[in-house]
Amino acid sequence: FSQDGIQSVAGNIQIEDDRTGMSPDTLKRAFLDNLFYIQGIAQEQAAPYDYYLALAYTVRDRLLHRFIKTVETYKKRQEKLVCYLSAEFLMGRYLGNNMVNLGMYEEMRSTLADLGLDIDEILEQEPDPGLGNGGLGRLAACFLDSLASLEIPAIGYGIRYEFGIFYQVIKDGWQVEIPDNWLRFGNPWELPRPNESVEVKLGGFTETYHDDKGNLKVHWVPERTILAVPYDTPVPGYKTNTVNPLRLWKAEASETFNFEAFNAGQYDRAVAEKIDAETISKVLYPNDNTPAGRELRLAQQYFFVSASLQDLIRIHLRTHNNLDDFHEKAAIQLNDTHPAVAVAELMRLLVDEHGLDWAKAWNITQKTLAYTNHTLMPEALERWSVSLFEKLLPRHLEIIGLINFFFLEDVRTWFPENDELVGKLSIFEELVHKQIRMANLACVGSHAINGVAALHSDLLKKDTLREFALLWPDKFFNKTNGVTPRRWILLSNPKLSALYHEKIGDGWLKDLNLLRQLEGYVEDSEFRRRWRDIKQDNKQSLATYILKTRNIEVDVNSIFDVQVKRIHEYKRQHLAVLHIITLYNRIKQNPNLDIVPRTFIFGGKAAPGYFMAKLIIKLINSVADVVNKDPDVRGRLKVVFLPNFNVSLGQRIYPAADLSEQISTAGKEASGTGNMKFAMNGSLTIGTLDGANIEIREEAGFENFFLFGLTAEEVYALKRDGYDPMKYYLLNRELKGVIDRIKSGYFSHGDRDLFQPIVDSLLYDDQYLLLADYQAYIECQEQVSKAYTDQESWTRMSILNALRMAKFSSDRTIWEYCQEIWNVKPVRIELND
Ligand code: HBZ
Repeated sequence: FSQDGIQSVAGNIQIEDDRTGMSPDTLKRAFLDNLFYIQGIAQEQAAPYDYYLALAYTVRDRLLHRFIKTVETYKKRQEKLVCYLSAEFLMGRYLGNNMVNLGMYEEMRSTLADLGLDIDEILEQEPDPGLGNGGLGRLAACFLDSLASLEIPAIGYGIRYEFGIFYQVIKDGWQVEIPDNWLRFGNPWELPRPNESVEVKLGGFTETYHDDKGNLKVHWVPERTILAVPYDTPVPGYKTNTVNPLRLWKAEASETFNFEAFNAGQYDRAVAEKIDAETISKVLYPNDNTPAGRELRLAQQYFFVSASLQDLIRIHLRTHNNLDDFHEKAAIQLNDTHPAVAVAELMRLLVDEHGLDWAKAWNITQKTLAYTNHTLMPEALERWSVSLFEKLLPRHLEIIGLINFFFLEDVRTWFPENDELVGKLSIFEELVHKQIRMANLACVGSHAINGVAALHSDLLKKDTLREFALLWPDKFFNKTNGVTPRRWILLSNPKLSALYHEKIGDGWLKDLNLLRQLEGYVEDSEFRRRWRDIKQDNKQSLATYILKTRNIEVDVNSIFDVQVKRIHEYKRQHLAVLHIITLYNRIKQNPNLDIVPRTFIFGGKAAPGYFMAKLIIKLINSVADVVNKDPDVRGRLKVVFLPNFNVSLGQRIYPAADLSEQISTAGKEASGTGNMKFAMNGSLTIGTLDGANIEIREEAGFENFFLFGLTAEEVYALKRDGYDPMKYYLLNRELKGVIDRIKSGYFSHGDRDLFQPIVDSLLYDDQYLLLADYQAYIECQEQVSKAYTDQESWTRMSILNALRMAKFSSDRTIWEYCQEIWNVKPVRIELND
């Protein structure tokens, strides 16, 4: 058999290999074979999950020869490799995406239909791998798709959490968290590689010694050693032969250590150590934009960073005699500061374990590493206490001390007698207890630092990382985020994709700019009618889902006004609630009021320890209960909270939205990526000048975007001059009516205490300026309603939004990283050489 699995028999009869062939007959045979021989079940007895696994293995087989060939090619070609280090990869379901990228989705759909099976039902069987919190983890997943689609040699490194982000249920309006045991029924997509395990040390102390040349060296004597076992998930590119690995590490007890105790008769100790070791990769911390500050979290970070760097060095030394040109063969990207301990770990490996001198090691480290920042909020920046570091990573504390010493020595020569500057640049923060600022460590140890949207990168330089930008202006970059059109258009919105396909083929999936060719159709009324029909169909499917899961009937002719994202005060879900109550009050005052019907749809998880975020969920559900039931409203308003927002639910929601709510306080949302997914699916945005909204508005055209609110500069000035939310409350009758309605207990069965924390925070603090932006938001929403009544014009705006989103393909983002930060180029994978 050749690599593409076709055997030529007697000249021209060709037989396909059942593991690689793509013809309908082969696919059908392979699927039934897998059902029988892997699931061990007859078709009559098979459950939907059996079908899922049989199909998953059929698809996996077709990935594997590409995967093996890809890895082999990288080894042979020795080109520079991108290593994306991320504590989170929010991949979403694999099966549908893998079929799309392998170009076998439609064949498989009809093959299954021949067998009387519905592909959608089978796809629903797959648990959603939720190894991330939100934007940051999903960005990593989109990047892997783009890297493979652009044929870039790359590997994603992270943690194989046994429990991903919790499953959210709503009980009595409150969020309840259920553990996400996603591996319970096994995972057909991962390949364990136990023989490539590496050991990771923790705790203990350091000692010095002289090597055979008489040099003073440091030796780390750990308290314990943990085994990191890699599990590889193949990540295919869209219609390329490239299949890159996502390598996630599982923590296990290191056997040698274990057996010692066991042999000494301490069976219980051996077992306890095993449990202890496995705790490290047990669970994803469910915080977004607030550091956990827990010992186990630091252990997780170090665990995957050390394992990944050791792995890379081992790969390098398989084909090189030394590590002198390591930085020419690997570009390591730090996804936020979670893997920032890599700065110290790479130094430790190079100096302590591989005997390089400090200066050479530092040069390699800086040239290899680059850092992406995802937040401006000072309270969200990671800091670790020095005492915790000392306990867990004593050698790294020494190394960071040295890095800081040499760095500040330079700073003092460049800027003599500027203690204030030194204090701000220092990796250590000398407060009551000394802390390590991970962002400073990442900046010092990297050759490139980037923000994730133009405004964010700008504010990083002006504010959060100001001193570093003054020191090293050339290290700073902007890399506006993007999302993959394969998952977020083709897979999520098959009807829209079919329309594109009919008009221009499928080149747009590799070059989203091609959609611009369709702009002429905005003036074609038949095209607009089809566009509206597609949106309407998608709304109908979501309405059916809402009825099934929430038992709420919604009007598909109403505006689907959607806010889905993590719940956070800065994202201001409660500003949308103030709008809902405003409309409700208007109806109560005038029950015959003529308003454009709306369905408000919310989704998102709150960090389990974030009281205000959980109370906002309760408020949304409480308002929903009252509004949805009130006969005066007569169906003109509906409020729906969809539980457990995740990647799969996102795929249902974005295509069905009319209006995308992107209403964060200006200067707080680094980029946002949901905003891009909505717009690509033809939603219009109501938003502030924050994050990537600014660029989305520029691309879509100012006239096709509903803008409101203070700018980042105005926010800053208002706060500087003393912001008094009470003034807005007292001066705005309608706003006062809304807040008083909440205060009165109207939404809480007369309980005036329940929502008091929200009311108080708005009236006496309001750090996110909801009251300052309230009036502008309400007026902007009136514009939206008015615009929606002119369906022809709304459709034109919707079309132009969708067609003009090429900038927000993660292919564009990744290409920029490749050119400007990583200095890597594509490597074509040939299956037949
Ligand atoms: O990263 C998000 C930003 O809030 C969003 O604006 C941006 O678009 C996105 C991608 O760049 N940040 C996060 O999602 N952050 C986290 O999830 C997070 C998780 C653990 C932490 C801190 C932050 O300890």
